[in-house]
Amino acid sequence: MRRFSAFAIAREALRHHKGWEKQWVSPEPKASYDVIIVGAGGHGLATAYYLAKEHGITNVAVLEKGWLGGGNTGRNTTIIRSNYLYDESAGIYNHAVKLWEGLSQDLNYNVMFSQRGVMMLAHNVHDVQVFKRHIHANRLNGVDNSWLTPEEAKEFCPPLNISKSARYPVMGAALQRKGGTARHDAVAWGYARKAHAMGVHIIQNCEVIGINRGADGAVTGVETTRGTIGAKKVGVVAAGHTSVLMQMAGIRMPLESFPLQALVSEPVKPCFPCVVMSNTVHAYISQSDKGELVIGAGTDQYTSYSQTGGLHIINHTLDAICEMFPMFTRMKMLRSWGGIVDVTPDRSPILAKTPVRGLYVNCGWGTGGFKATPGSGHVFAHTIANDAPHRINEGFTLERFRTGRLIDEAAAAAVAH
Ligand code: FAD
Ligand code: PYC
Repeated sequence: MRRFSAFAIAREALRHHKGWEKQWVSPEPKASYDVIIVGAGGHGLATAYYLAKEHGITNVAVLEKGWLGGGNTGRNTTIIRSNYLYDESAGIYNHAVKLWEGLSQDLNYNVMFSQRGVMMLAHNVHDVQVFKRHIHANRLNGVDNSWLTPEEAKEFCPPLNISKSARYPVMGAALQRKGGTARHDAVAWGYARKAHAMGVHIIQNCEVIGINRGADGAVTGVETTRGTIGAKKVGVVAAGHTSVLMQMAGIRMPLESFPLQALVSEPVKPCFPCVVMSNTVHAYISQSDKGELVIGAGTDQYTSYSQTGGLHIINHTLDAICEMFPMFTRMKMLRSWGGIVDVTPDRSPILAKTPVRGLYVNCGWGTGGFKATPGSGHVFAHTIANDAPHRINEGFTLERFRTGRLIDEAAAAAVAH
């Protein structure tokens, strides 16, 4: 009897949730909008939300070829931090951390932001030097980051093996206490619900297959699998598929797309208190609120649109995890998946106007864009509304790949990319 009523409660909750979802996803597109956003991932939905909230632009549609949050937003391992090296990066990722801190209240939706600390392990002298350089640079930029000895690292994360005879001995760690995780799909749903409440249309199963331009070259709208839709401005926020979309407007992008994988274990009681990342062994781990260990691997070494990556990559990751955290050796893995990330030559994003009037692009977040979601949406909305960048995204131009003024954050995501 008890089991049945628990089931009935869950079924009612689901029914309520489904009906409620239908209220904020608009089924039919209008003939035209002021702004069209292509891609209903976290960044696209956040852009639409801030266009409405900060700039009063509500005649907006977000077009999504699949379902909202079904791209990298719903596939990522949710690590949030801002311990990047360069000023431009510290600026945008720390802007995002500040917005994360108030996001659940802002959206009136619990995105489960949890500042449990992100610890990056150093396994050799090079790691030690690089992380210490990051710590100094971060502090100058007002980003919290501190150095831990192996013993202090173990105290912060008791399951960590700091034996000197380990295959990847721990020589210390950089800890950002304000880093942590959030619930990825809640972020997409929270932005979608609030944007919809302000008048934004969110149209799923609507793939953009062409970008239309007038005689003067400016954008006039898009061709979609549901017909032509007019727009004064179009923002492309399509992660791994940006090159394909921008090609429709005749723009060649400095991007390559790679599969990136993650996996989760069976759920267990709370046993892992923080996030641990290891650049050298391409493995990172945290525990979700459901109890699963969330484990991420490096990217494949070849470009591809396959949404599964090479099995040898996750096997290598699991070897490393078991060596660093021997208590997980007998854990069962539940499922693995991949997403397509788009990577720029300097591993920093592009958030900018394009040479086509009325066309804007937000891409190149590679393996690390989830953490930026609120900051990215906020400054991209500013860029579209004002036809000029916000001071925070001024450096993230397309032109930098011609002028050479790069923001070289290679290895910043602490995974292979
Ligand atoms: P997406 O969520 O991918 O949204 C883009 C949307 O565009 C998709 O829904 C797609 O269907 C849609 N689209 C594409 N083409 C079209 C079209 N022609 N018409 C209409 N719609 C279209 N980042 C972190 O910060 N921390 C992490 O721990 C982390 N872990 C990761 C782990 C994995 C396995 C992966 C794959 C990524 C990870 N990332 C992480 C990166 C992060 O997920 C992405 O940078 C971020 O989610 C990008 O968000 P987005 O909104 O730009 O893209
Ligand atoms: O950018 O922190 C990160 C990250 C972790 C896993 C993938 N990306």
